[in-house]
Amino acid sequence: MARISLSRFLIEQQREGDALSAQLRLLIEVVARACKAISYTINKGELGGILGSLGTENVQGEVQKKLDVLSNEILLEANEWGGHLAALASEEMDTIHLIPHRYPKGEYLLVYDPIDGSSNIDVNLSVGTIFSVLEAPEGASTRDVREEDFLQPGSRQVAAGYAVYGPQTSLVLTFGKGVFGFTLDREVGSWVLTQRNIIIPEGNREFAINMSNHRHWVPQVRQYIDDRLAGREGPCGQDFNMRWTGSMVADIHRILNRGGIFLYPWDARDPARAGKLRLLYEANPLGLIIEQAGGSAIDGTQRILDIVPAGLHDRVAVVMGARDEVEAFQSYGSAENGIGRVT
Ligand code: AHM
Ligand code: MG
Repeated sequence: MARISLSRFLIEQQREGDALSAQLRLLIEVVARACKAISYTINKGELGGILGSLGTENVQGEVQKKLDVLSNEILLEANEWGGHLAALASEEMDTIHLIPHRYPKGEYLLVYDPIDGSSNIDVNLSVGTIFSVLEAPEGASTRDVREEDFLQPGSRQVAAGYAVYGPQTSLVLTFGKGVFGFTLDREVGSWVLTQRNIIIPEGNREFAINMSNHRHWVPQVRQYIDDRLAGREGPCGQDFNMRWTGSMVADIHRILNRGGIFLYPWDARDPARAGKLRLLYEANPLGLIIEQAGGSAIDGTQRILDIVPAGLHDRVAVVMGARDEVEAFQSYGSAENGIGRVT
């Protein structure tokens, strides 16, 4: 079978209908190329001087790793000059970044988490890049984009994707019509289509949650997990397996391919916080991919993609994965206890 490169795949998608505009195609190619550069950088590890922290904090008070900042710059520089973006925003930048006036402006807004699972970098475990594409509002080419322009519900994303830097480097994309997977061929330096129309398998009894937060969860979450831990002897009548990589993108990639559920619920460690994960550049893009692959993504009570963000770095509780297991979670009742709050 002929190998289909990402470029060929995108051109064919563009020809096939209105799924992909020329600017969106360029955007995806540019982001994918930047992910390739990030992958090569990660591979060098200690030899490239990329491990460790910078000693600075991002807007969320998290210590920035060298690779967080480096990857943010790789994506920023790659995307500034092509004429496909009106502005961009990232986990690692306090405010939005406008396209400098010396470059043409485009129709799209890009939001990304340059390195997801940062705590895995220094110990040689999987990390990833997550991105989401929104349309810039009308008139954005003649005025500067504002932060409010980014505050669109996830259902308005025109594309989303992620790269996982693991034993292989994978890229997963959706334009709202199915989910497609690519593998990086390092010798050729090219992304090759390896999965078409990914559908999450149901019936996999596997959950991903940070169990060390058990005592901080609301009763609904605790009961759902306790019933699964009870296995064959408990109310589920089946044994469950657990996986937690510390990198959401890696956990979601497993679930996409093998089924199961991912949870990062609200917890009482910081009651004012809806959850740990961020709505615009983590939950929304991965939520769109999960839904496009036949799964569901909720904040405990409502669909994540329906939430209207109030700020660029809003956090949200996350329950996503195979439809059967998310429905099983919902059968424990919806919470009046703050599991679905956005802060
Ligand atoms: P990051 O973007 O700063 O790396 O944080 C997000 C990550 C997710 O990838 C992962 O699921 C979660 O944080 C792990 O959190 P914890 O260390 O609390 O288990
Ligand atoms: Mg992240």
